[in-house]
Amino acid sequence: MEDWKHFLLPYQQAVDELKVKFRGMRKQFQDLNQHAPIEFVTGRVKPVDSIKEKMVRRHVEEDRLEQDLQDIAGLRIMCQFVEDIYQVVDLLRKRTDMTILEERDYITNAKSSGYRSYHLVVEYPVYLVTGEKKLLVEIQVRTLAMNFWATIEHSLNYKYQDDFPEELSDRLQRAGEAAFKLDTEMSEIREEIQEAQNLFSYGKKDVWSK
Ligand code: 0O2
Repeated sequence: MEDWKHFLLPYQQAVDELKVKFRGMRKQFQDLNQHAPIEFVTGRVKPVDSIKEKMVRRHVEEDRLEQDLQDIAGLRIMCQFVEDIYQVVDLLRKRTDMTILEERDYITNAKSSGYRSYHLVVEYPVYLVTGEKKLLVEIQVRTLAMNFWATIEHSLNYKYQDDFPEELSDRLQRAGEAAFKLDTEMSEIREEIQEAQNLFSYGKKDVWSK
């Protein structure tokens, strides 16, 4: 690839636009004084080195990059409760500014690593000065606990390059189960928590912007 900066610019635009849109969804729920199923949103364009590494690992030729690498543009939506994840997915299904192409539920079917999240691959149009360009974007929807686990595991992965000592990978799996147990427990007391949050937001405003 001669000009990665040129190639990645539309992907950066897609990430920037979708961050605004998803953060806007959170604000609209707050405006309605309803529980926001979105806690916070992050996004990134895959670094060139990671793209190159994945191209080699997946045997992807340069001319198939746009079709075969679905996560060059990535958005993460973090939720308080597992139920929120499915609400967010339903909201995304109703949108007409993107088309869902694939859905992968790694919540009910955790990966062997212990990883949990809900993944969607969507087709999203960006409008460039040269015209419309449809791009693939991967959206990962997960709870705060799933995000905590994935963040830790991802940094360990960086150190061990996918080759964890057995004891560590066992521990990680157990930690993943414990995080999911926490999510399940939180779901059980969800109504209670939400009532408290409503009281809190009427009384004292949550001024931390997300
Ligand atoms: P990044 O940007 O560093 O997070 P593959 O990429 O081969 O694992 P596939 O089918 O392309 O799989 O896509 P999948 O599994 O739907 O999503 C891949 C992305 O999901 C990864 O991106 C991670 O962000 C996340 N993910 C998947 N499995 C795990 C896991 O076991 N642990 C953690 N921490 N994250 C996972 P990348 O490519 O790793 O890049």
